[in-house]
Amino acid sequence: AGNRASRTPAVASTVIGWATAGSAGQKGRGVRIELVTGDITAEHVDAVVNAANSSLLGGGGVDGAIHRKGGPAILEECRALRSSRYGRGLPVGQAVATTAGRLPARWVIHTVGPVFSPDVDRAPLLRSCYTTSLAVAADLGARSIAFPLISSGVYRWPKDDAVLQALTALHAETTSVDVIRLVLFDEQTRRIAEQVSESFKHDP
Ligand code: AR6
Repeated sequence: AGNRASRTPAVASTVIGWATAGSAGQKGRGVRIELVTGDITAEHVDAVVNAANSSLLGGGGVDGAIHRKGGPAILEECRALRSSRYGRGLPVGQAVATTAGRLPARWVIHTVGPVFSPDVDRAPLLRSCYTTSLAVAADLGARSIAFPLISSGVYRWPKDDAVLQALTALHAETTSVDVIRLVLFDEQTRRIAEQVSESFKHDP
């Protein structure tokens, strides 16, 4: 219902920059990366990324919010994926798409972030969540995608480093997606993200 094309009103976005350099063989057209504040379930984008767990059967945080607002169609497809492709669960760092149900998006892309560990460097797995989700989105033909700050809640990843890993991963990619939003849930996280993103800003 309502105007599906409209932007989430309370959200002011910061454009960080354009991720792709447009070297030989590429289109020479960049990806716009934006920081926004708010609830990711309100994002009007083609693909919304879910910070899921390997079970794909739901949980708290972003996962709980997406299933609550998106309705049972999402869980139904997740169950089907468990009995077909992912009998042992979706591995950490990978991503898979389902319907977005009643969300104002076309797809939910479920990815499983690593639990933070002070002893083991799991940052490559965290970056993989962003790159594989983006690849899944591009394969679907999505032009816009919204990411939550994966692993920074229940999985305890420090927020500043979670932002650093997200932006590092996204800036390294070449993709057919036009707009990437990193959705920060609260003002404090937004401030952290604004600080970390300073080092990524450059002239387009
Ligand atoms: N919109 C945007 N961001 C949100 C929202 C929302 N509606 N809700 C929370 N956040 P988390 P994880 C922020 O815990 O750390 C679940 O139980 C939150 O403040 O959702 O990857 C899954 O089933 C935090 O900054 O995901 C897994 O078991 C960020 O989103 C486990 O949690 C991620 O927090 C995954 O933990």
